[in-house]
Order: sequence, then C-alpha cells, then structure tokens
Amino acid sequence: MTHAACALLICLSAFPALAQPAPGQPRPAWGPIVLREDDKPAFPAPPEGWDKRREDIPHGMLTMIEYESKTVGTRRRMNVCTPPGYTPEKKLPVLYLLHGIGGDETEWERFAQPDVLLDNLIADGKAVPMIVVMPNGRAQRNDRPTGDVMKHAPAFAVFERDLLEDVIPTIEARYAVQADREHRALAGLSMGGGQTLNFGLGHSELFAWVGGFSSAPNTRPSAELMPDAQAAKHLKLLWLSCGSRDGLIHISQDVHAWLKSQGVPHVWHVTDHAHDGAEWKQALYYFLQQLSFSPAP
Ligand code: FER
Repeated sequence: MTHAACALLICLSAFPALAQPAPGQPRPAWGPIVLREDDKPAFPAPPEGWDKRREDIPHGMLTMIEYESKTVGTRRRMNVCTPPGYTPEKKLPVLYLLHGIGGDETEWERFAQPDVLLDNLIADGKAVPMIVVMPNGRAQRNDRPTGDVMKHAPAFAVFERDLLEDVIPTIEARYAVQADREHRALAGLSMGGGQTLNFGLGHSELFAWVGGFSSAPNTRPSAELMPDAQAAKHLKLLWLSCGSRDGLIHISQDVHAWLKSQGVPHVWHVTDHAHDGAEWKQALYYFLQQLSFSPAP
C-alpha cells in the first residue's frame, strides 16, 4: 500500500463519522469546515466582568422543581431561574433553554450560569426580567446522560410532546407567566438547538423568539423546518449561531443560507469557538439581550 493510501485509511478509521449521515438523524454529523464570507460575529466579545457574580446587585433564584410527565410516564426535573424581585403578582415572559446530547437539566448551569448572566444584564438595563426554564430534553424513562448518549437521540425528538404538553403547562400553572407566543422564547445548544429549530419553527403559533446555538444533526432539513417561510417573518427573533471551529457548522450554515434565500430576517453570529461551552455561554449572553419582550400591561 502506498503511503498516501495508508494515510487515507488511518484518517478514515480515525474519523468514521466524517460527513456520514448521523444514524437515524436528518442531517450528516461532523463534517469538514468550509467557512463562507458572512460567517462572522454579529456581536463583539463580551465586556469585562460579564460572567462574574456581583455582590452589589439583586440576584434571582434557581430552583430545581419536579413535574409529572404524561409523555414519559415518570416524574421529571427542571431547573427554573426566577429573576430578582420575582413575585406571583407580576406576570413575566419565559425562555425555555435546552441542553445538548450529553447534558441534562443541570448542564447550562454548570458551564454558563444563566442566572449570573441574567442578573448582570438586568442590573445594567440590557435585558428584561424573565423566567428561564432549563428542562431535561431526553424524554425517556431513564433520562440520565449515561452510557452511549448518542443512542438517546430519539428521546430528544419525543421531547417535543413533553415540552408542549407537560413542561410548558406546568410552568404556566405554577409561575406568574405571560402565556402567549410573544412572551415565550425557545433556545438551545446542539441537540437542544436542533430541538429549538424543529419545535420552535414548527410551532410559531407558540414561540415568537427562537434561537438555535450550534444546532446538531437532529435539525430537520431546512425546507421542512418551516414549510411556510412567510410564517417565519412573523417571528420576533430568529437566531442562529455557531463556532467557526465546530464540525457541525455546516448545519447552521445551511439553515442560514436557506433563510437568506427565503428573505427571512435572522441573526447570524459566528465566533472563533469550537463545539464548546465558551461558544454557548457568549451566545446566550447576546441572545438574552435580544429578547426585548414587551412589558405586561
Ligand atoms: C451526532 C453528532 C453530534 C449526533 C448528535 C450530536 C445524534 C450532538 C452533539 C451535542 O448535542 O453536543 O452525530 O447525532
């Protein structure tokens, strides 16, 4: 065998999933990264102190709550962040924030502390008070991220029903919530980004603010994400972001190109990160600032 053939074989065996369709998923998995001209940041690097807990400002509260999931047939958990000054008397908008293939309801808190980001943004008048709900997007009886987590991908599709029929009704029953599409946002990272685009664009009557961060191979083909592209124009915010060193960027690039071809306004934010927490944390920081929900009457 020639050296070149040998090197190719070693390369292929080291990356067996290269540009192969992810099993059972609508999109290929990791692929070669080919950057395009407009794959650029829409926002600067976050300012000094953006993610540091400040003692001189009011803080929100994080609570792990349980709910009965009719969809899964078990009692499940979600992490709920209420902003400083939350009272049952004042209804607030809600962001549902979804995790990745290896994560669970604690993932966002572990690498991004959305409560700290939001406390700081609210204190500086850069974001409006909102409730952030971090559920578990793996809708199966054992929803722990153990074993071969790639095998859990089908449960991330089942989560659509859990979100719509169990999670959202639970939050709207237990918290003071502005329960309409203009005050309900959906965002997520990787598998959660795919879920967000699939469920959010598929239900624009329920969500007016939609953010896919580094969306994964579970993202439906672009033309199927929203059969009526005109409906996407009624969104308050459609956000796509990804790291320029992420082998899944071809998925976000494809959705971005499709939205562009349909004339659907959206944010396209590409920064110098990989498929990692640093990418998602800064994406969330800027996404939160775009959620300019109108105040309660
Ligand atoms: C895959 C590659 C990546 C895949 C899922 C992912 C189900 C998800 C990554 C993540 O959530 O971080 O082939 O298939």
